[in-house]
Amino acid sequence: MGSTVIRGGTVVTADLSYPADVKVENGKITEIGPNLSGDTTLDATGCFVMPGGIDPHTHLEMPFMGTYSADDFDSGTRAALAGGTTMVIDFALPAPDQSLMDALKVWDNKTARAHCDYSFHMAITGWRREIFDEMEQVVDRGITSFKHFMAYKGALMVNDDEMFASFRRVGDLGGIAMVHAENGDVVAEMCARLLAEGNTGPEAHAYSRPPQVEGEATNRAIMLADMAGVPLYVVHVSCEDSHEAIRRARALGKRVWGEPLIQHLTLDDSEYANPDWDHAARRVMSPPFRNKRHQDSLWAGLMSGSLSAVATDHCAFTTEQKRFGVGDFTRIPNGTGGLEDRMPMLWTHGVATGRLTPNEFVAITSTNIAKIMGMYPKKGAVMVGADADLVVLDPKAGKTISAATQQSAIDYNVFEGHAVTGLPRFTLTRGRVAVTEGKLDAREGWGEFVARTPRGEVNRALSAWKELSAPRPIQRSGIPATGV
Ligand code: DUC
Ligand code: ZN
Ligand code: ZN
Ligand code: ZN
Repeated sequence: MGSTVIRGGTVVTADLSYPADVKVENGKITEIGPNLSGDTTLDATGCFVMPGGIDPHTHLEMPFMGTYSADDFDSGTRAALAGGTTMVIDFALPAPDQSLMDALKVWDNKTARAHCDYSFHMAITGWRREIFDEMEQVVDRGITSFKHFMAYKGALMVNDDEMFASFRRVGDLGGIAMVHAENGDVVAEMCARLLAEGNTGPEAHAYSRPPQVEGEATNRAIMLADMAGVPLYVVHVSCEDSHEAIRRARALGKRVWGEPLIQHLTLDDSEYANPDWDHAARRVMSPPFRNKRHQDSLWAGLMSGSLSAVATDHCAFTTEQKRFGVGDFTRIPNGTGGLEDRMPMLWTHGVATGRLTPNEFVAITSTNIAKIMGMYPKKGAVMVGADADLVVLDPKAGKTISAATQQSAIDYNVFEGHAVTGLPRFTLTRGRVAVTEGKLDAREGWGEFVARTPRGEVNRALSAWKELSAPRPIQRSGIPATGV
């Protein structure tokens, strides 16, 4: 591959905007400055040259609720690139009794067709000696974030004793703990009650998991992480109750990050009142969409910095799959798509409305994520030496989102009919031009696994800092935590 120069644009990073050309060779950024030349030129006049988006939360080809999510690493990463996202972090999910390393093999095998780079988080869905031991191997493979489901009782959920033991282990390994924060016991109880009372439709899904369910679990996870001394990343923060807990923890000096989804920022709970069963069921996800008060809270969090990243939780199911839940809302596969739409939807509703600056947009779609997840500045940076994962975003280019033109394999789009601006004129994945003016030229198998490094941070409240300030060495062996 010869050299490529992105010419005439404005480079936008998480902290700076300035006019410059960007030169790319062998997949890396090699020069940034005025009047560069190369073998190929991409015209970025009127555009912003930004780090490609990183979606830290996807579920591609995931076995879930009796089926598999419909987008795999082929259609999912095509959708990513089409929308200006150049990397995804997916969740490796061990089956019951499966070892973590075996689960990783399964996930490795799913990625053969990936069109852009990817990494994994590891889900901890049970607790036993083998898992404790294997977590070190997982970290050594460059997977430094461990997800815990506080919901999905009887399937993925871990109890507090298991979660606390795992948190301690993650902390000792220098990794970060992640949580899906919903009180699974309460959700199970509310689902049973709603069904018994004859509430079987998709609108009951939202009633089964009100904001308090999420707020309680977020508070609990933060306190457990604090006691375990592990940094905590809270996925899909959908409401003020959860955001408030994160805000407070951060003000106390705790390393806690919150991730709202583009869906929760832009779609509200009135979707479930739609009389069309399919319409409502297609929007069933956990946590569910909330009302405007909660949406305002999420936007405020992004504007003030108390929330750190915007993701999708891309977990797409076809209408046919959603219909597994006709007559019983608890059987509707939970999940929505968004990989192709996250960047333009956030640009449109965030930057074009004046809520966010372009620099803040870069921070929450890419740079903050690369930093938190231990892969900065290889990813998330427009910097000499960084991977040439870039989006040349045209703020004037617009379209109307439609399932008819999307890359996703499903038959609808929850953002159908939304007008968006801020589309990629070009998307580059490690220097390869994968999108030109809306035309996708992705290459199967181009995507590579990105190994991440442990950050080694401790999580200590400021009040406890003095006594506990000695940096903890990463412990690679020792007595298993309680609960093994
Ligand atoms: N929520 C969803 O809606 N789908 C996948 C998993 C999750 O937590
Ligand atoms: Zn979740
Ligand atoms: Zn998820
Ligand atoms: Zn819109």
